[in-house]
Formats: sequence, structure tokens, C-alpha cells
Amino acid sequence: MSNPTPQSPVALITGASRGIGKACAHAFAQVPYRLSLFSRSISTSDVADLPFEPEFYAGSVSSEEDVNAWVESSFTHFGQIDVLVLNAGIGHFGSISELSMPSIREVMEVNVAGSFQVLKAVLPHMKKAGKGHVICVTSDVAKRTFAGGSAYCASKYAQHAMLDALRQEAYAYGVRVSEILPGLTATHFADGDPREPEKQAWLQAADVADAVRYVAQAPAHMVIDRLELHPVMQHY
Ligand code: NJP
Repeated sequence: MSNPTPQSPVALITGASRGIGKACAHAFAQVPYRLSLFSRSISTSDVADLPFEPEFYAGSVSSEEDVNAWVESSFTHFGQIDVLVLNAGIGHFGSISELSMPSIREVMEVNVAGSFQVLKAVLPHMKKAGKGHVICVTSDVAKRTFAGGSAYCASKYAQHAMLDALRQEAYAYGVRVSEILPGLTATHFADGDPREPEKQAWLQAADVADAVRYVAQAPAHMVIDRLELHPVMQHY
């Protein structure tokens, strides 16, 4: 493994303080990509175990100001954006009668509006360059639902539709669009603890990150539209 050079490609990753996003940072560092990482709480301690120091910015995908400041500072620093990993996401679960409107709004605000917000900041740079790759971590519940998952599933279906429409817009200016649909993954998602014994049989964050890196490394003439993965133990 070597450190990135000024010729190395540049990846921007949201939700990179832990879980799948952090694992993506590690997977991309192996290539190596130059990295710019984003999440609300990301700090030096979250990036200390990477093999080189990445750029990072603490902010919310729900904030236009935060997102624009992150993307512009990344572009100013690197001069290019090759890959965007749209990964930040949250989930609130419960029946529709139990879920509060603030919880429902927060899921839609972060997962859906937040994804649009980041795309609106990044796409002009990719469009100008005539190339780029948007890779979004949605979910296997972007295509199916379950009781108690109305808000989360609705947000993931919405991301899926957003990506399908983007694919039809962006091919005209050379930008590739890929969707990663993971099943159960052992992370801190929804206040989970990835160390719980039953989660050892789930996908690990590094499994999903390897899939994201694989999709990012497809030859320039090829795009993997969708990649769905789930643990063998998951039946649905
Ligand atoms: O979850 P977690 P995952 N603005 O909680 C950040 C999808 N998925 O890695 O902001 C910016 O460990 C948060 O950092 P912080 C899921 O829907 C998962 O599992 O500092 N960043 C953290 O870095 C999501 O889209 C499973 O608190 C924000 C990261 O997001 C993606 O995988 C299954 C933010 C979340 O890390 C990654 O989730 C599936 C904001 N407003 C899909 N809010 C699964 N785990 O089973 C949160 O099908 N973050």
C-alpha cells in the first residue's frame, strides 16, 4: 500500500465517522484514493487509524451551508471530485401510529433531502469535468417493506427513485450512477451495537465497503448500476 499522490483519484464520503462510511474510507485508502470525509461528529479520533491523513469536515447533510462548505473546500483542496459515496443515513422505526412526525421528518430530511443537497453541490463539478461516479448506499428495503419500517423504507425507495432519474440525466454528461443495496449490516445504525453476538453473522461494514470499492473500480467504460448483498442468515 502506498500513500496517495497528486494523481490519485479523489473520493468524497458522507457518514464517514463510523459504520459503512468509515469502512469505505479504509477500503478506498488501500487503493489509494485521496479522501474527504463528512459527518456531523467526525473528528481527528475517527480518522486516526487511516494510513494517511484525509480531509474531513464536521457538518450535517441537512444543512445547505455545511454541505456547500465541505464540497467547496474539498474541491479547492483537491481540484477534482472523482467519486461521491452518498452513505449518511438514519432510521427511526415503529408503526405509523407510533412514529412521531418529527421522527418521520428527520428520516426524510437526512436520507432524502440530504442526498439531494449533497448531489446539488457535487454534480456541477462532475458535469464540468465531464466525468464522475455517484455511488449511493441505499438498502435492500429500497425494494421491499416491513411492518414498522414505513418511514425508513419510504426514504430508501425515494433514494432509489432519485438515483434512477439521476442515471437518466447524468449519462449525458459522463457521470456514472451506482446503487448499493445492503441487507443487515453490523454497525451503530439506529443506536445498534455492532459487537452484539447475533450480529457476527450479519454483513460487516467492511463487506459493504469492499462492494462499494469494487463498484468504484469498474473500468471507465462500464457502470455497475446496482449491487445487492445480504447475509446468508437473512431471510425475507
Ligand atoms: O450506520 P451508522 P450505517 N449528516 O449509524 C452519519 C444504510 N444501511 O453505517 O453524523 C451527516 O453506523 C453518522 O455520523 P454522525 C443506512 O441507511 C444500513 O449502517 O457523526 N452525516 C455516521 O457516520 C445508511 O444510509 C444497514 O453521527 C450523518 C453514519 O451517518 C448507510 O447504510 C442496512 C447524518 C451512519 O453510521 C450507513 O449506515 C441497510 C447527517 N445528518 C442500509 N446523520 C444496516 N446497518 O443494517 C447520520 O440496508 N450521519
